[in-house]
Amino acid sequence: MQSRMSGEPPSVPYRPARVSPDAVKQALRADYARMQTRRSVRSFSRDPVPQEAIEDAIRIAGTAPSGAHRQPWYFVAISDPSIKAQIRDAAEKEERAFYEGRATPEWLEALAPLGTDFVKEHITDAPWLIVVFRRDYEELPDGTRLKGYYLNESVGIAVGMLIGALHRAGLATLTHTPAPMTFLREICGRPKNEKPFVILPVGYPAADCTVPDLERKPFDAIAEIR
Ligand code: IYR
Repeated sequence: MQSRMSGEPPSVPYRPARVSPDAVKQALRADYARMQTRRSVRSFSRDPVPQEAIEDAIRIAGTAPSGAHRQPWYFVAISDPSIKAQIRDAAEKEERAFYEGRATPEWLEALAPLGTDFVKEHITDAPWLIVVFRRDYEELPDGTRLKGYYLNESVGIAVGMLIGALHRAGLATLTHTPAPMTFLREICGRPKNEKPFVILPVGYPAADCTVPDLERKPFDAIAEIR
């Protein structure tokens, strides 16, 4: 343990291996090439994915930075076909209401290039569903409430890291947010301080998988260097 000055919070040395600027450049060039192949996949193979792989991906997500280090996330990984079927059923009910009424014409127009509809085969085809919850506060055994900060930002970063890790490992995901998603809390048996944030179907793309013919904005449209 480090000695500490009175009043200072405890700290420990941080000395990660030093990487040369050239190696940094190379690593990010290679990682960009890899990440550029990531696509949201809506057509999954039923081929299995080992549970250990899913657990490690979740561990990676759990390394995300969070407001006041409250780690306001909880992941429920589901491979049980009957739970997946329940989730698909409930999601399709909400999605049908969305596509057949709740969505504004402008929204439907924005979705048209994606070719989505209320049928959500990916929920039962993908070998895993990772349901991510945002934990708004934590209750300590003595009843004290620890509230989280920057909840959406923190959970969003963790989900981004999860998607990236799964992609780098060779797996596809879909970022799926049926609205409202309250049914997920009930099906997953989670407490009321947790709000469903996203469902990620995870697996291999189906052999005949296609994705919309989309382009990413060029660098100059998303960034500038000063
Ligand atoms: N949640 C619906 C609709 C949908 C909304 C957006 I914004 C998308 O980028 C894609 C779909 C669905 O999953 O079909």
